[in-house]
Amino acid sequence: MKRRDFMRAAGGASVAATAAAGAAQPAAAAEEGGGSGGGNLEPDFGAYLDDANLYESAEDLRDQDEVTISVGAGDGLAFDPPAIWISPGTTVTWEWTGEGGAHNVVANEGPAELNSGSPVGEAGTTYEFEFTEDHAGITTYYCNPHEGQGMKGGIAVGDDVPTIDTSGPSLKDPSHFGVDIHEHWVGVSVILMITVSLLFTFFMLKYGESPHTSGGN
Ligand SMILES: [Cu+2]
Repeated sequence: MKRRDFMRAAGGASVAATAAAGAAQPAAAAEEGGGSGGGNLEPDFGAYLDDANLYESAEDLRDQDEVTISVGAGDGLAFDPPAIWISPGTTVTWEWTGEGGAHNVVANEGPAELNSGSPVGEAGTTYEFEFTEDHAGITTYYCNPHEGQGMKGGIAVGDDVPTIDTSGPSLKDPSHFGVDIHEHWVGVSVILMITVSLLFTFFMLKYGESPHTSGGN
């Protein structure tokens, strides 16, 4: 293969690879920035629930008077639903499944002083708490024997609670705060890469041949 042909091939491959990368990256960025679009506000339970079992997002149950939470759900070491959003006046009943050993409900932080007493294991055990205006805000709680294994939950009461917008890529990914800037730089760098690659190819094809090469034109 003559040197010029090689350069043409190499340059072509480089452009093709760059173009492919350019096509792929904005698509990924658009996906990242997508979602419901209108904004999806959820109570901000803070970092305490980050490792709570079964927790992905809070269930909005603000139109219900009575809510039941399973104690010993999933693999037996979870509250289900682990995070709920209710209105003042709602009675929450924790109901033991009998799975996962002895559990209890103990407040971690917040206005509602939850305490079901000593851990128990029997299926059908219940613990009731009526959330009133006095408990407006966010209360997090745990199961004493299994807190370290992620048996935690959270209750948001009322409309006036701190919220986070979860319409971004992930509830637990702090990078979504900077997604606009990120997308911007992805676009700029892709255009730059394509431009540099094209210029490189052009100059290689035009001037890349050594003056000492005898076989050229
Ligand atoms: Cu437990």
